[in-house]
Amino acid sequence: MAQVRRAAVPEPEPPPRPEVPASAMAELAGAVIARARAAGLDAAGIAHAAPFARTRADLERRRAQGLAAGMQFTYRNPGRSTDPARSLPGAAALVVGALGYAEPAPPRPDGGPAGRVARYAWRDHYADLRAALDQVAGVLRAAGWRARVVVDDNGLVDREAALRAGIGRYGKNANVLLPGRGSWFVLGAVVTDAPLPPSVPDVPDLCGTCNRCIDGCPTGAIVAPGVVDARRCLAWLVQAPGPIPREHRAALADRIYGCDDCQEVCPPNRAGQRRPTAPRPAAGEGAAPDDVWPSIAWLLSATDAELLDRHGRWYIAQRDPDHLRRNALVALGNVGDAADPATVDLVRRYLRSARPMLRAHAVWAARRLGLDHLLDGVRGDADPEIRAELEATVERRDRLSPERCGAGAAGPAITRVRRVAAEERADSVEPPRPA
Ligand code: B12
Ligand code: SF4
Ligand code: SF4
Repeated sequence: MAQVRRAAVPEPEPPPRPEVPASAMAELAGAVIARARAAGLDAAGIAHAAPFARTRADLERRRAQGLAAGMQFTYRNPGRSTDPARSLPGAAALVVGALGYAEPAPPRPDGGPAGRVARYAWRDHYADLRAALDQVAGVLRAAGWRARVVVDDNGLVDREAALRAGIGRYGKNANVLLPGRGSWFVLGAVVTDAPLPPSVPDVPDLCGTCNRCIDGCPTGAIVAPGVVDARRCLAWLVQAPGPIPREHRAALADRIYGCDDCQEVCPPNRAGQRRPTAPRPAAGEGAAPDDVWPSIAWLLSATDAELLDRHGRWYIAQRDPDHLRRNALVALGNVGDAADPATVDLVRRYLRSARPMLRAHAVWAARRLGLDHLLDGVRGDADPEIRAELEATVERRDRLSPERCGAGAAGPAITRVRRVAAEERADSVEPPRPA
């Protein structure tokens, strides 16, 4: 594993501050941080608003290397997403906040096969974070300054802002870890023209010799410490438009949205999980089982409107619910029961879908489940996607030894699926490591 040093790009000096008494700004900074904490943020800090030159270089280099897999977000316009002044002209400081989302999972429901959703998406934590930062913005505006809240916005690289504000430090899984508390935190900021005195980042390296996230990633997507290759990252593949690359479908296991593996294995997170920070809005109410373990049968039977109504706050490529159905078909192939008539019915129904992407994923699910007899109707299908699916090698689950079989209850099954995926990709070509 190559060690990656941060790009040798000098960070610019903070912009000159307008003439404002330092004591007034120190007092305002204190009030702002106090409001952030009172509003429920788990950590808050202040960063100066000079452009993030190193991150701009990282974005441009990774995009050029293909590691961004065509993602837009902050990659669309690196000059914009690394310059706070593009969000608020005259920006002088960022008040950066972190909101924890660690909470226990509800029990996995009995019944038909269920998918799995990553923790950050169990509730709308971004809405809570935004609401807390709105309060912070209110303090700044009341003092006569301008303030704009940016949360998970393409206009600002949130992790780097958190780093600069002294909230945490990058882990090798690329997430920002808070000292002693791990990475189960969403991040956001208030950009302001108030020249608040910046916090002094002094968070030490939190990983040391640990490599668990790199070793634990089911697809080997962490190609160097702190560097994720989105072409292999399951969190991106479930969001990306179009078909899911065949070579990563087994590793996807029962995931419908997001991937937590590189955080689940992280020692500071394990400690953090023992001290839940969420739930916040509905104190006392655990996350709803349907938001954590959505029924695969439901996902494959619901209408577009129902899917968007329940999961519309997720990032769904082109707002097209067929991408959720695509994910559900892969999950069905990985954890469905070939002997269950409801599973057979779903596969049969999707083999007749008018949409080639869904037919193709249904072909894969059928072959993975050993339901090849269902394929007779598509053998003459002229669509190139379907032809390619029929010709590809797919390892049937019932031909895997129990050791290598992905069916059954979630936890250990996922580990087994992961091992299978690791074996399956053993032959695959390693992408070039970033310099
Ligand atoms: C695009 C994106 C993704 C993409 C790409 C992720 C990626 N690593 O870039 C995909 C869809 C894969 C994704 C997945 C996830 N994401 Co996301 N994502 C974003 C988004 C929109 C932009 C991120 C970005 O600009 N990346 C650009 C690259 C250049 O930055 P980076 O990967 O952080 O790289 C830094 C390190 O490499 C570091 N670095 C450089 N050299 C070295 C060397 C060493 C040794 C180290 C340790 C570090 C290091 O510097 C780089 C920055 O300059 C932000 C929101 C935002 N507006 O910022 C959320 C965000 C980063 N995502 C977030 C979350 C929660 C996730 C997931 C955990 C969700 C999930 N469970 O599925 C996963 C985690 C995957 C992972 N291991 O990174 C949170 C992260 C919170 C945190 N505590 O860090 C953010 C900040 C959203 C938010 N507002 O809270 N995400
Ligand atoms: S989110 Fe999943 S696939 Fe992506 S780097 Fe982490 S463990 Fe790997
Ligand atoms: S698993 Fe280990 S190496 Fe990875 S982020 Fe956590 S502490 Fe760092």
